[in-house]
Amino acid sequence: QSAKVATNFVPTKADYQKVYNRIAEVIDDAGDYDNGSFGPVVLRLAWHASGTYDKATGTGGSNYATMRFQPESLHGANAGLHVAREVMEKIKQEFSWISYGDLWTLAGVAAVQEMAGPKVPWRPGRIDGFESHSPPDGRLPDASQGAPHIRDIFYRMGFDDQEIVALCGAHALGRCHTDRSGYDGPWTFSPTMFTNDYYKLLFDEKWVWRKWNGPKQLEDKKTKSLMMLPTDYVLTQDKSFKKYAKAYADDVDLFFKDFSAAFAKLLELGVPTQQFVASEAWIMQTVDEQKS
Ligand code: CCH
Repeated sequence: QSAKVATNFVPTKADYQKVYNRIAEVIDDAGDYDNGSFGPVVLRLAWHASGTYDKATGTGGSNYATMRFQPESLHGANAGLHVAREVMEKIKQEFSWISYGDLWTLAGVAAVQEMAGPKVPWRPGRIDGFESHSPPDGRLPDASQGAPHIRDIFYRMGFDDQEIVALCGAHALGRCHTDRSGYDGPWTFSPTMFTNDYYKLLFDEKWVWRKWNGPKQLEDKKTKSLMMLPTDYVLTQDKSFKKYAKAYADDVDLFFKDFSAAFAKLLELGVPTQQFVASEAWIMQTVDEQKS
């Protein structure tokens, strides 16, 4: 009879840094895919894995990485995220000891930091759950809607107006794909660089409804190469949202500070505090910092 091999491996911060470094490598090794980076789509995976949280019932969130299962993996909002999950699977094969929830959220942190964004405090402790932990469909925002919907969705997670506006600044990164959401195009001219350009462009450009057969979206009148979703544009129309969006357009440091805090909070939604390994979140080093 073969005894079960005792594995009392307790990973340290240095072990998680190794995973971080491998994530950074894999994100960059994207060939012809979207500006040569998996960073934006991996960041979106971390957000959609966390943003299903419901404060009232304590369900959803990043704890159990339920997007591995159907039907959540097939929810309309998650279209295209199989790309990010497949990229992550490679890393999971190399570091089998890490939970999917920790891996996906750490990848969100690595994506932000490696694309020149702010440091985001993070700590491990999520555990792999079961299909029975899956949240219902409809918990993530619908881009065609207005301010009341955005508030319904994000207040349910426990965020306020300032945090909502800060989080949406992630749209400085990446793009919309017609074969995923139906929308088309990038928000900024530098979709692999974390900047406050999203807010600057919202106020500095003239935005007009694009004339096309796809879903209702805006384009910049000048170059017609950038886009805004109806929910993005709302940040300039709603009085309370606008105040914060303007502040972030004017002050990149303020945006970085507020994004970091709100994103760190997002990534911990649904994880019972006692599960966390460390009492305070860690700051992982960027690849560049480790070189010097
Ligand atoms: Fe987002 N997002 N997002 N988003 N998002 C899309 C793409 C990205 C909404 C809708 C969409 C956040 C908030 C919102 C990213 C990060 C965040 C797309 C295109 C839609 C639609 C998907 C496609 O076609 O591939 C709506 C609505 C809201 C809020 O109301 C928040 C919060 C975050 C992160 C903190 C990133 C990154 C992308 C780019 C993905 C890629 O593949 O390039």
